[in-house]
Order: sequence, then structure tokens, then C-alpha cells
Amino acid sequence: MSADQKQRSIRCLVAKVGLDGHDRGAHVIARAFRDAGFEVIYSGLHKAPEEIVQAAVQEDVDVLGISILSGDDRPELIDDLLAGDHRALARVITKIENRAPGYRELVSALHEHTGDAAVVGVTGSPGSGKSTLVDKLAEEYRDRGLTVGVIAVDPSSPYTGGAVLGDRIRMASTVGDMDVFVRSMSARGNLGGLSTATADAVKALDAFGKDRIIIETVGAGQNEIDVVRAADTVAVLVPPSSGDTVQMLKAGILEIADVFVVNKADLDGADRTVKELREMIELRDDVNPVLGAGKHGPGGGPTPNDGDDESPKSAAGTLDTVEGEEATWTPSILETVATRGEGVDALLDAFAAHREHVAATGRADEIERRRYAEEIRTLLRDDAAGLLEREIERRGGIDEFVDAVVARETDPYEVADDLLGPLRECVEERSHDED
Ligand SMILES: Nc1nc2c(ncn2[C@@H]2O[C@H](COP(=O)(O)OP(=O)(O)OP(=O)(O)O)[C@@H](O)[C@H]2O)c(=O)[nH]1
Ligand SMILES: [Mg+2]
Repeated sequence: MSADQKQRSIRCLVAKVGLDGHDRGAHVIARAFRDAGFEVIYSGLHKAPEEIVQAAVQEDVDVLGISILSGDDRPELIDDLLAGDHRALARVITKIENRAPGYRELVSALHEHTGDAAVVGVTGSPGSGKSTLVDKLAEEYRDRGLTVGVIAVDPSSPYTGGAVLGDRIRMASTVGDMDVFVRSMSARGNLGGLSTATADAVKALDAFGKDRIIIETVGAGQNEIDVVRAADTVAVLVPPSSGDTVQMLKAGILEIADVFVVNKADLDGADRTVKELREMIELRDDVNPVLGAGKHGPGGGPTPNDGDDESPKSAAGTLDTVEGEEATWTPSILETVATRGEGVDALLDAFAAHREHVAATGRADEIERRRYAEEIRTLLRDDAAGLLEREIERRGGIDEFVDAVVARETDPYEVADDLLGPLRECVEERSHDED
């Protein structure tokens, strides 16, 4: 080492280009330089190349280390997506689905461009005709001059399997029209994350500028209900004489339906199913007039129409009865024959009526606020859990703690207290300071 270097250890700038959010790589490089005896200056994330040059000159560094792991990916991708490039849209959704490095920054960057699309959820039991109907809905939207994004969610198979493939085949009316962008998403073994991924994919389609977004998912349980919560309007399909009504009551799907669709109305029993649904809704409102009307509060809307005399007006009749804050939406009931496209027109009008209703009553704002609150909380839960996993690893792994619990040296409560200690102290200190 020269005399000069003895006085001053070698200065190294570790820089991180772009916005890919993968700061691990930069940290590894920085640590390695530091361990090798360098003086390390770290640029922080998200640096543009010009900023790095400036920092290197100003800091008078001897060495420059750059972490460029897909570093220039994000700005380009987002720009392309916003410029209307469907392949960029597809890649962004892939990153979202795979939770690929940098997906968070992508979704963050999308947020300011969202808020214009109307989102419809279509759910119902397997084979009830969701994909066939979604295809026809997309076609009708296109006829009305609107662009469409479809997300077909398959919560059951951990891989992109048969059902999703079938969905694509049944959504073939608009083949060749990129303004109908159909995307399949599967659970990949993580149901909890699927609803977040779906909501994020909706943001991508919204930011892209799709006017209408449809989410199709099987209505089977809580996870699917969560998936469909990303929608502003939820349609639940009930095939005739399926006995599904009772099942749906149990599954809590009644509560999330804004519109009931008795699809396959060409089959026997459609009238009876409409009647059952109507009775179910009336019963619910009678039994519990305050809490009974599901997510949209108490009854007071119009009598659900049965779809027989489907003029758009009858589906939209709700608006006439809106009286200030207390007016609520009673689910409409419509009949469709998805295979022939019958009733699709009226169904779109019913969606529009619901959207207008929630906007007019201020419910839309409320729902949006609640959705974001839930989103923040979900992210916090996931992030905090991730951090705590790292802390467990740092301290030797969960097995060490389990050994101690088994040996009665400690207990799960004490372990949790211990691991959460630093966080709790920090929070307590802050609230103390503010008092
Ligand atoms: N008769 C009749 N058959 C229909 C109608 N709509 C859909 N089908 C048929 O029902 C079957 C299932 O339709 P899909 O659209 O795949 O149903 P799905 O709800 O998307 O099914 P999964 O995604 O597997 O849960 C297909 O054979 C359709 O052709 C309808 O209105 N009438
Ligand atoms: Mg389907």
C-alpha cells in the first residue's frame, strides 16, 4: 500500500441504478468492499446514471461498484405501458403475478395513473357460464366503443391448468382485438397473495387505460370473495335449479352480490331460481333490516326485477329511489343466455346503474377508502411478517426457538414478545415522546 493510501483508505461508491427495488445486491457489494477494507459510500436506491457520475466525482472515489440487476427495467416498462404497449402491460402483470424483484415499485408507479376504470367482478360456481358470459360482456363493451381488460383468476390449480385454458377458449369472440386484453392468473400455491396480485393487476389495466375491467373467479370461499372485492360491482351467477342458492347463502356470497345473474336461462327452472333469489333477498331485508343488506347496508332500493321485461330502465330503476345517504342498493336479478348473448345488454346497464347508484349515494368514496385501508393493512401485515421471518433467521432459525419451547425453557408468548421487542420499544418510545 502506498503512503497516500495508508492515510486514506480507498473510497468506493456503491451505486444502484434504476428502480428495481432489489437493494440486496447493492448491499452485498457494499459489504464486501467494506470487509475488504474500503471506505464505502452507498448511493441509495433508484439512481439515474447521471446522478451516479455526479456522486462519484463529488465524493472523489477511487472505485465505483454498480448493482444493475434489471436496473433499467422499470422506467422503460412503465413508460411503454402508459404509452399503450400491450406487451409491456403483459410483462408488468407477469412481474406482479410472480412478485418479481421490483414489482412493488412498478405498482407504486402505476397508482397515480389509476382510478378511471370501472371494475366488474363475475363469480359463481364452477361451470355456471362465467367465461362464456365474460366473453359476451367484453364483446358488448367493445360494441359500445369501450376498451376491456379481463383477468381470469383460477384459485384452485397451483399451475396454469385446464380451467384457465378452457376460459381462454370460451373467451374467443374478441380474438384479434387487442383492446380486449385477456389475462389468466393462477394461485401458484398462495391464495392469500392472489387477491393482492389480482388487485395489482387491475391497477396495471386501469393505468394502461382500459375503460372496463372484468375479474372472473370461481365463487367457492373466502379467498375468492377477497379476489372479487377488488371490483366495484360484483355479479354472481346462479344457474337454474342448481340448488346453488342455499350454498351461496352459506358461503356468504349473497352478501357480496350487487347483481344476480341467472345464466343458462334457456334451461328449465330459471323462473323458479329468480323467485328463490328474490325471496332470499326480501327475507334477508325483513329479518335484519339494518345489517341485512350485505355490503351496501339496509334495504330500501327497488324491488329486484326478474329480468323478463329487461329494459335498461328496469335494471337502472334504483336511481329513482335514491334519497340521500340512506338509500341503499338492493341486488338486481337478471336472466341471461350467455351462449347466445341474450340479456347481456341489460346486464351491462345493470352494472352501470349500480355504479351510478354508489356514486350518487357517496358509497363509492366510502368503498374506495375502505379498500385502500384494507390494502395498506394487508401490505403491513405481509411486510411485517417478512421482516420478522428475517429476524428469526438472523437469530438462528425457528427450530432453535422451538427447541427451547419444547424443553420448557421458554414459551411461545415469550418468544413472540422477545422477537417483537425492538419494534414494540420503538413504537412505545414514539408514543411516549408525543404524550
Ligand atoms: N345452455 C347453456 N349453456 C351455457 C350457457 N352459458 C354457458 N353455457 C355452457 O356451460 C359450460 C360452462 O361454461 P363456462 O363459461 O366455461 O363456465 P365457467 O363458469 O367459466 O366455468 P369455470 O371457469 O370452469 O368455473 C359450457 O359448456 C358453456 O357452453 C347458457 O346460457 N346456456
Ligand atoms: Mg371460466
